[in-house]
Amino acid sequence: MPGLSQSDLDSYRHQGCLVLREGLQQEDLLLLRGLISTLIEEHAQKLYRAGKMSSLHETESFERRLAVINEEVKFRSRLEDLTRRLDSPELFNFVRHPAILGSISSLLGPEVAWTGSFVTRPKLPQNASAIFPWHQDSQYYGEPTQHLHVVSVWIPLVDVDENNGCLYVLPGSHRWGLLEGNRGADNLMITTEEVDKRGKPTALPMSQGDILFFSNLIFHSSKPNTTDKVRWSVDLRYVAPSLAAALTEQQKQGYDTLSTHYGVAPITVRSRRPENVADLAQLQAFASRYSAQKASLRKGVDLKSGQAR
Ligand SMILES: O=C(O)CCC(=O)C(=O)O
Repeated sequence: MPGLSQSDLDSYRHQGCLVLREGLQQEDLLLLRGLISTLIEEHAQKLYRAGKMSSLHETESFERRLAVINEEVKFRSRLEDLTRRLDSPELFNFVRHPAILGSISSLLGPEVAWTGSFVTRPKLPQNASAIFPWHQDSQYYGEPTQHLHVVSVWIPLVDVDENNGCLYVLPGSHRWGLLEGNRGADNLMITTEEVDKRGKPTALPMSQGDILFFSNLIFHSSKPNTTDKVRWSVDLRYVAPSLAAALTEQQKQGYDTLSTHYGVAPITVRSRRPENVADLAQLQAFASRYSAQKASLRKGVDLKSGQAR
């Protein structure tokens, strides 16, 4: 499993994020696009059967189909958690992808756990609600998680730039500590301070195959998609398992808070001790626990509000 080079590691530590160029192969992207296409197909079939759409729009490209569907029937959700929707071995194999786990091990150490979150983010064209204000992911996870290192892995399934909604970061802001944020419209986090004045907003254009790794404390945001195609991306979150190291009291609280946020304790996907690593069946059982817990945790909350992380 290849890890990060020393200069990539230094860059991540310094900036709080890293774009790994060409970390994934075409076949990986085809797999993810295929899984998402299944969900788009289900969505289209449902609307069509309900008489809400004139056509299934099945000849549209991957980048266009949801945008075209959305022109007929507004798609309220800006995300789908694949873990909650699919039970496919391919999905779980992707969670253990060597390029991802190799890099994550360089950042977190040899013991790695997956939180269960595997989100798709269709940023629809000209859609004001697809804008993410500046935030730190720990503002969502809960204050005690600032003492943990949780790594987000963000993977574009189309080339992304300033026009279609690439991510922006404030490099180095992971060293500012956790700042105050409150939920605003659509339940999205809004940071009290105007942090873009303190840091230097930096766009992260990426090509298909690139992987972005970022820390739970780096400020990041995304702007509207001004093209006519959907900006598709997926993201996953990893952390060291709680047994990996003797945790301080603060880290223990952070770990408990993260587990409460996700409804399950993260599951080990890489370890020096092979017997600790979840196999496919255990990952599938974990995913169904995760789904059930998420469903009950979010009962009464608008699941379509875009808050999953
Ligand atoms: O995909 C986006 O536009 C925003 C993603 C984000 O904020 C996150 O993954 O934490």
